[in-house]
Amino acid sequence: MLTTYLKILNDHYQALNNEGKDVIQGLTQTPKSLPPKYFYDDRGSELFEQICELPEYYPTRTEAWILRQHADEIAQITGACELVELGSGSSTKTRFLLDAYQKIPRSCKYIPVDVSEGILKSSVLQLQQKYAQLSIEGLIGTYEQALAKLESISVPSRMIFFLGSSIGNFTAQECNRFLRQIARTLKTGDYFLLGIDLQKPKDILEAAYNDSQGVTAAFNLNMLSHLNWRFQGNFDLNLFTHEAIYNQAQTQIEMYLHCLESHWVSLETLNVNVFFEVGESILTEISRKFDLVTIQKELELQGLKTLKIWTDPNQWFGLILCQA
Ligand code: AVJ
Repeated sequence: MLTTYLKILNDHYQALNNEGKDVIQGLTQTPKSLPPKYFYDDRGSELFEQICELPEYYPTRTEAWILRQHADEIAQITGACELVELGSGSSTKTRFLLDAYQKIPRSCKYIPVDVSEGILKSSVLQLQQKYAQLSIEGLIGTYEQALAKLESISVPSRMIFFLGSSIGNFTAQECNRFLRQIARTLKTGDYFLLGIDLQKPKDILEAAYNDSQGVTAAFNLNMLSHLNWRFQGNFDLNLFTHEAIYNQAQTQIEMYLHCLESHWVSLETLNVNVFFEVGESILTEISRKFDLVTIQKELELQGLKTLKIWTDPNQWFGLILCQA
């Protein structure tokens, strides 16, 4: 059927939108931090695909297992609708859902949203082969940009889904703001399907983010390469090292790049020079681990009522279907 792409983020728009302001802000504050969305240039998206295959990284396969068990039920409950996926990446797990929606009478439209143009285009191409009757419209841009765009387009029925526990990248405050925007993009009766990683022992969590093959380390360091090409930077990847720790009090994984030697870094197109002290760290990601009761309350607060919750036998991962 139909395949179209909309690149929300064009160069002109980027200039107007102060692209990179968040980078300047993160690097000039103490302690330093960077937004996790900068992981996902094409190389970063590839590395993330490799992470999903790691023996230590349980979330992807656990969520895929839950989706496989319940995709038909989800499609039954919602019926035909516009399927919007935020952070679709390779859309691998999504296939369980698309398989299920293919079995129901009316045809659906799939709208994958991703910041990484390379992975979005290659995955849409592959999906097109397998799901010939599905209409696909890829959106290249951030969640916020895509939701703002979709808010202005009214459809009979819509389900937004956000898998892989990517919601864990948000602080509690950012999470509420994000859920508010989700609720705004849905009409009464529409659906939101959310995948969340659940709290579990520290050793399992830390192993998942410090894998023995060093793929997560490469993924973390790749953010600096991304900033180098995007903003004409001169980060030396040899001067930083990866670490992930589980902060029990905050129930979140924290990923850091620790600086090994004092030095200056410049990002030319952003017009900034940043000094790094030996031993200083950049927080590149938080990955919050949830409990089902709390997240349900947060959803409810934004008018998203839980219809159904599924998990795996270990209760390591949860999938929540909500209705607006
Ligand atoms: C894509 C944000 C869900 O937090 O587990 C994986 C990213 N970082 N390994 C996660 C990630 C390091 C992942 N999310």
